[in-house]
Amino acid sequence: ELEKTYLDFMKYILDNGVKKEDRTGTGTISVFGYQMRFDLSKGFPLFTTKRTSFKLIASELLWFIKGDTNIRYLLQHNNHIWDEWAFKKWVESDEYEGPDMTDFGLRCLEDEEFNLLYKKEMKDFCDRVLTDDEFAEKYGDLGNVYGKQWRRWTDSEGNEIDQLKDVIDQIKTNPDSRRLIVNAWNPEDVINAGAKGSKAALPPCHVMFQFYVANNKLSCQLYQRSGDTFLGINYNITSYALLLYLMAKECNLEVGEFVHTIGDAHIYLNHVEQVQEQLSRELRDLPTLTINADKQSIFDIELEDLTIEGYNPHPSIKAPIAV
Ligand code: UFP
Repeated sequence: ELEKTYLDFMKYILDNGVKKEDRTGTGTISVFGYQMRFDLSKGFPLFTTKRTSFKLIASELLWFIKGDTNIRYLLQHNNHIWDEWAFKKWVESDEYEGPDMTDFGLRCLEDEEFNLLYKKEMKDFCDRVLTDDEFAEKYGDLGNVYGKQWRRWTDSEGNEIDQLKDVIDQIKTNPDSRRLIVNAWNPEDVINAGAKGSKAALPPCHVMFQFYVANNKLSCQLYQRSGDTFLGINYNITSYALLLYLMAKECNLEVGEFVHTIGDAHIYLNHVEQVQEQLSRELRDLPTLTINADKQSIFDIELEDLTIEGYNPHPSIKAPIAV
């Protein structure tokens, strides 16, 4: 059962994790080095013990695949996953003249009045990214994040490397290769990531992935350096499962396994109750994913080409995100 693998992992962290401070000041329970294997021929891992939005995951993945790094595309699809990172860049800029938003992530949780102020600033910010081209170009862009690294990695001579397209070509022509890798970790961009004027909004969490072809099946392994187990990792699993389905279709192969290897796997201290609630719920049947068969290329897939059927999850569980 694919979902049980994820629930067992959360339970493992609760039972075996150590208390560890973290960058966001929230505090976590953490383990180092954990691997899950998902045989995707058994189903599509959009989990049922907590409602999860397939549209959010799919529109983010299609955004990466397009090589886009501007949150405007996401906002157009009502996807707010990356807002905080762009907003941070805006409120720390010299042009921002609104109320002080320092440490907005933590302050929102502690101060209701500030939370309202933040919500208004954030809404104005998103509206402006959607409607003002010049503003969007400057403050909607997250810099050298996944889309850039996957599709437009810049080498030392300024040439662009399309890692995703190259790996597709290799899978098709040289499937036994042991070099089928897409790498998002660029040391040059990672230095000072997130600081004012840096090249990337944050260092990639899903650092690199490798493909493997055997018995006419395509498998994929991801190395994720850091995982928010309750809010992030379930998304990451669905996202990479979708990527593998799309890649397999593109390469005319069956789907094999998704192998998920995680470095610092943590549960934030303010998610523990929510995790216990989720663990107490009964598993339901996984939904099915259908991809529009008329679309030949992975690069032409749009959100409306993807259909999820038979998804009947337990209600969502709210939890604060650590920024
Ligand atoms: N995080 C995930 N998955 C992601 C993503 C972020 O779990 O795809 F982008 C979490 C991991 C961590 C935080 O809790 O976001 C990033 O913080 P740090 O850079 O300090 O690891």
